[in-house]
Amino acid sequence: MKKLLKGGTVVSGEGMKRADVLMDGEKIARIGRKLEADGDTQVVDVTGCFLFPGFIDAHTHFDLDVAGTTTADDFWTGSRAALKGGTTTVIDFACPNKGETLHHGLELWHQKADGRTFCDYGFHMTIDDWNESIRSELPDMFAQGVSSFKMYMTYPAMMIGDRDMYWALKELRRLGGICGVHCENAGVIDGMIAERKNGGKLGPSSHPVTRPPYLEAEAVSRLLRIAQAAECPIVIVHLTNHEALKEVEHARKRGQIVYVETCPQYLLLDESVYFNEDYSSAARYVCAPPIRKKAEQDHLWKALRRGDIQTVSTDHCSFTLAQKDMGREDFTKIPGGLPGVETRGELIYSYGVAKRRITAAQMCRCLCENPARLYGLYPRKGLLRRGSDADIVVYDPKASHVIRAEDCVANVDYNPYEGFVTAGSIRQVWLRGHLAVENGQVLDEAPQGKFMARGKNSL
Ligand code: DUC
Ligand code: ZN
Repeated sequence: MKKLLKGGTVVSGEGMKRADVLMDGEKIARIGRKLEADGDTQVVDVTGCFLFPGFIDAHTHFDLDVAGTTTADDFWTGSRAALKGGTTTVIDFACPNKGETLHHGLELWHQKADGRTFCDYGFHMTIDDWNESIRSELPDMFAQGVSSFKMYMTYPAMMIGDRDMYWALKELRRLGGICGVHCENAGVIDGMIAERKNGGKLGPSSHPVTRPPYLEAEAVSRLLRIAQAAECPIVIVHLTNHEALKEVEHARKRGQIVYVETCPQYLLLDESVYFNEDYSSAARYVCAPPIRKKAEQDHLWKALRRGDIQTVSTDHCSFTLAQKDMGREDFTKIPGGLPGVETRGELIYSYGVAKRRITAAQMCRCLCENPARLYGLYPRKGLLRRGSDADIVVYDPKASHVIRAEDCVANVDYNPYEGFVTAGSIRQVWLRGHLAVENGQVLDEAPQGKFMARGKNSL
């Protein structure tokens, strides 16, 4: 049976227009004013609602081993939470250990995700080593639908030095791949951590002190020079501050192609969360890079508005409070990461669009169209158009609710945005033509997500 969403306003990267949307099977069949239903069509009244393309979260870590533990959310729970929050596609980071092949990493991530994922999904591939064997595996990654990669400038288990990063980027440029990079200066951070520990300052407040914004900016600057040498476009993931943005501006002025991602935690929270006297209240916010001073929020919102930041993803990497307790005696043992997939859409609408920091079209670009283009999913995903997948978020701007961990389905016992009031609510989520979520309830009892073999960047 076809479905006709009637009376809504369709949002795209260009703007908004009143239009009905007809879904036929998994695809959008027509979009237009006053579409008529035939006998075989279910009509759904969405009067007064905005219809966004299903959100894409290009930065999740489900079922990942970190710091001697495993993320609280696996593909089952994490993707259910994503779907509830309007995210119909996630791109997670496949992460082979140093010494393992990329093929092993890809197979492992398929084992974790296939048949266990409620929304559609793809993988980026982490490159944490560089040698002839890894180089020779790259073409097959593209053949298997993995067209984007990740490198780390920090974390000993995953980081890759400047020379290897340069060579890897040269090869990716040749193959037409895109790479996201975690930018923080590992060496100086290490030194600062040792100093803090020697001084007996072992609590969570040492986390932001030892990972200052200028050491992120330094790594961004170095990465951009390496990318310049390799003549390779580059993605900076989870950028947090204005000094790092300045480095991006310089690189763009000299002609480099640089894409930037930020995350809700950097737009909406500030570093005061780390200075709570209560260990658990502070430790729950530990993530890297850390949450910054309040003034940075405004820099990031303005950069989104100008189009200098292209995507907002979550870096969803969740741990329970019991897991966060691992660092009671030593802040470096707190597993880093926050939950976010379930709340990103409503938060960006409420604190971005409703507060007039960005427009609905800009939100659509950052959550839908740009990630779809950048990561080779466009035009199947990222826009509502005849022939695209019928992934639709029906957003009711008049509703409102308070974010509470107890209402969330992610496998975590806290929410970083506890008590935040939303402007509007997700009323429905359609995944490839079927109603998957309604009024906060995930209707799919079994996972329906499909692996998305992705093409090349078209942003
Ligand atoms: N940062 C985190 O806080 N967790 C996972 C990976 C990352 O980059
Ligand atoms: Zn991450």
